[in-house]
Amino acid sequence: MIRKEGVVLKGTGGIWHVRAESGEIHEASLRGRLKQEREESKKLAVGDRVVLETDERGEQWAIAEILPRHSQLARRAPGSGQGERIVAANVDQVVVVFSAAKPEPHRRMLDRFLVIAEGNSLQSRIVINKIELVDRAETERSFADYARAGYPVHYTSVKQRIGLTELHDELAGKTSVLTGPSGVGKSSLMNSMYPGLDLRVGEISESVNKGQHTTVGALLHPLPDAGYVVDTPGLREVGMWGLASEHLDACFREFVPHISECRFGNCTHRVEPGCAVIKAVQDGSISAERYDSYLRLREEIEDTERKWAPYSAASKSQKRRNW
Ligand SMILES: Nc1nc2c(ncn2[C@@H]2O[C@H](COP(=O)(O)OP(=O)(O)O)[C@@H](O)[C@H]2O)c(=O)[nH]1
Ligand SMILES: [Mg+2]
Ligand SMILES: [Zn+2]
Repeated sequence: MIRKEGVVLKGTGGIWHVRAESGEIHEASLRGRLKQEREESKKLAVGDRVVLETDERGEQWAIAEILPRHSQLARRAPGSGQGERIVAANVDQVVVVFSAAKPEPHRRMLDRFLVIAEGNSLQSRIVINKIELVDRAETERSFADYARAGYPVHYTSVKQRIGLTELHDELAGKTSVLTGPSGVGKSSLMNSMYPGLDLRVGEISESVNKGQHTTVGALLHPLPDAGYVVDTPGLREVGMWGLASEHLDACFREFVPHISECRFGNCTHRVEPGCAVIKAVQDGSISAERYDSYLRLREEIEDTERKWAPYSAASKSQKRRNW
């Protein structure tokens, strides 16, 4: 019997594609014992590190063990903690791509992606592509609040080959979830950094799958040097489902130092007296736009919570700190 470790690249119909350290890809099914594991955290996902074993005749590979994860990108159904889906495991960072123009950057959507990443305790990195189309200094000023909040911001141009080496270096050796709206240049960026790499990057959700609730599984693409890119059917589908409204504030990084200074422990940062977040917006240390995003997302999450309240009353007491 041969045993080796590998990383799950994709799964379809119970068959998992697992890449061994040698680069060889094996098709394997889950051992029956693992299949019966109902514990959410044990569900297999792309990015999982597993131990493969052959059968006695050395013909077929099976996944004998799922190794511990250091992180995951999950979606949870609203209401209870039930129905969690792991989109990808062992993710190192979320790379959110927008363009400086054509199409115009959509800040509200950017904030939503960042919240999803924060809610999963994942690092994010922002890429503003097509920078040659605009005045760079002006664009940098308009994203200054993200840099100030601690997010690395890359300004790139595939057309003029600006910032590609720096971005490439930040992908090397890491597992990155690449996301962003259609048309901003995700495929172009990947193709110019990794010629020949065939990525669909989020296209499923944007075209084929539009309006449907089916979630096509994520794929893990090995990068030619080292590292992986998770090609998801769009983070939007991951959504903020299951993020409790009272945890949203902590998903806005620059709010965090202020939250504990609010007079009320359950401050929603909307109208409360003695709110340190509102004060920070007034004195300019939190940008009015980010604060506005917070208010809108909070509305949205509370709407969802009201809708699901009848179903989740029983699970209220077991609400988790993470979502
Ligand atoms: N001007 C300009 N156009 C770009 C740049 N990068 C990509 N594009 C164009 O933007 C369009 C969408 O690119 P694509 O990579 O398909 O975007 P995706 O939908 O995010 O994968 C294509 O016509 C690209 O040629 C860039 O840096 N500058
Ligand atoms: Mg594309
Ligand atoms: Zn407050």
